[in-house]
Amino acid sequence: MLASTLFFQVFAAVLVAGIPTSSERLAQRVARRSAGTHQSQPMQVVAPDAAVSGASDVDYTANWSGAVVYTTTDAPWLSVTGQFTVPTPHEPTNGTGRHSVSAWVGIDGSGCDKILQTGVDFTVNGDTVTYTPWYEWYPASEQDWTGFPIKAGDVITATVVATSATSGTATLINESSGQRMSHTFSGQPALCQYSAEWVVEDFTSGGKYVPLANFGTVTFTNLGAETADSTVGPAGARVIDIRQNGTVYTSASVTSDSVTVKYVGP
Ligand SMILES: *[C@@H]1O[C@H](CO)[C@@H](O)[C@H](O)[C@H]1NC(C)=O
Ligand SMILES: *[C@@H]1O[C@H](CO)[C@@H](O)[C@H](O)[C@H]1NC(C)=O
Ligand SMILES: *[C@@H]1O[C@H](CO)[C@@H](O)[C@H](O)[C@H]1NC(C)=O
Ligand SMILES: *[C@@H]1O[C@H](CO)[C@H](O)[C@H](O)[C@@H]1NC(C)=O
Repeated sequence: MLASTLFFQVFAAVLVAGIPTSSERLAQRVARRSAGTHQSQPMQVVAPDAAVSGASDVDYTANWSGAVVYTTTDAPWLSVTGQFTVPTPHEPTNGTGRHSVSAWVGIDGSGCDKILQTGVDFTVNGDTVTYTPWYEWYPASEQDWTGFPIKAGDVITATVVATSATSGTATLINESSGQRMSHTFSGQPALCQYSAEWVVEDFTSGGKYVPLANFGTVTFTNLGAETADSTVGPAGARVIDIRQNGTVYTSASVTSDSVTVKYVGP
């Protein structure tokens, strides 16, 4: 699978060192957050922790849970799609106030410090639940879609297409109404088209992870990642869970045609 030496080296470097966090980037995030937006981030692998018991066939990251599939330079990912039902987020049992989480599909962000992605943020704060649909070509900031009201139970299809390494589209479709939001990117920093993923993310604000909402369960179905020659599902994917300071917050699993992420935190 890791046929490309270049990609293997990048992948290994990420495993060992993580992706560096620049204080400038974090400062930008604070500004964005205060402006009501956020930025999804690359996957941050965390080192094995012998004190943590969990599934032996998953990797832990600080911020992503879900499934990641990898390809090679000769067969770059061209698109990834997935459908999920919007959950109702809850505050965790040991915390009150604003808690958030994001569900999205994307290309890159694991082994490549760019991401083409689209998804929905879920935020709970007391009795108030808000949903924010967005698209992003990391490292540029996230952009929110307006005029696409979301409520719990909506079935959303998220799709990104890389029409080249530097251009593509991000699309969200409301399967209940058929409403469709789409954004076309061009002239972006080049993707590697190396990883494709279905993710539930704890994003950061002000240099800290946002308090993670209890999102119940997010299941991606009707999914696929395409190269020019084939479409694959998550069978054989790298399965990842969020672990922060020794606490495991998610339990991700895959079948041949679905990715399920359950909240298992406090
Ligand atoms: C909730 O529990 C988690 C895991 O034990 C812990 O890391 C976190 O600090 C707790 N939050 C509060 C507000 O106590
Ligand atoms: C999806 O469509 C349903 C039915 O028309 C509507 O109630 C819901 O608000 C829509 N959601 C979005 C995201 O447009
Ligand atoms: C882990 O705990 C330290 C000390 O409380 C805190 O500064 C840090 O943000 C925590 N990391 C995560 C990922 O929650
Ligand atoms: C996920 O992983 C790391 C950050 O710690 C990357 O640099 C991204 O910033 C992302 N998470 C964070 C910490 O923001």
